[in-house]
Amino acid sequence: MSADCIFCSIVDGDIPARTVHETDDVLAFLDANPLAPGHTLVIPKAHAQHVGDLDDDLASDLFAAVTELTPRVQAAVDAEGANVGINDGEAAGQEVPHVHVHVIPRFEGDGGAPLHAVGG
Ligand code: DGP
Repeated sequence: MSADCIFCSIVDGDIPARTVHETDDVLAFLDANPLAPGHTLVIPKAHAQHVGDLDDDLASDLFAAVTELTPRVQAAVDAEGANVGINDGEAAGQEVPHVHVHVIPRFEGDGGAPLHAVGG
């Protein structure tokens, strides 16, 4: 728990969120500013700002949740694919300083950019 962290406040129930998955260590909820229907954020409940701050067990739990959730999120909105990624650090566009994995459903012809277009 970190004071002034929005995602810690969501974990603590002080800020409401649309939870889609929860384990002892991981929480997934709908993004408040979705880039596509079903845009989901997957976070460790324990506060960590950067991916490099996660210990191996927590990194494993987080990725296990992502692998389980990604096909479920896609199916829920009839998407054909998903971008799965982390903005790590301000220079990479991280706005909330608590590690979060974006699962962004994608649809054929939706016009969004692939991750490899970043900086291109
Ligand atoms: P990033 O730029 O990678 O740090 O993405 C932060 C995401 O967090 C952004 O897509 C919007 C989302 N977000 C910010 N504040 C809240 C909130 O209070 N609730 C929820 N559900 N999402 C939030």
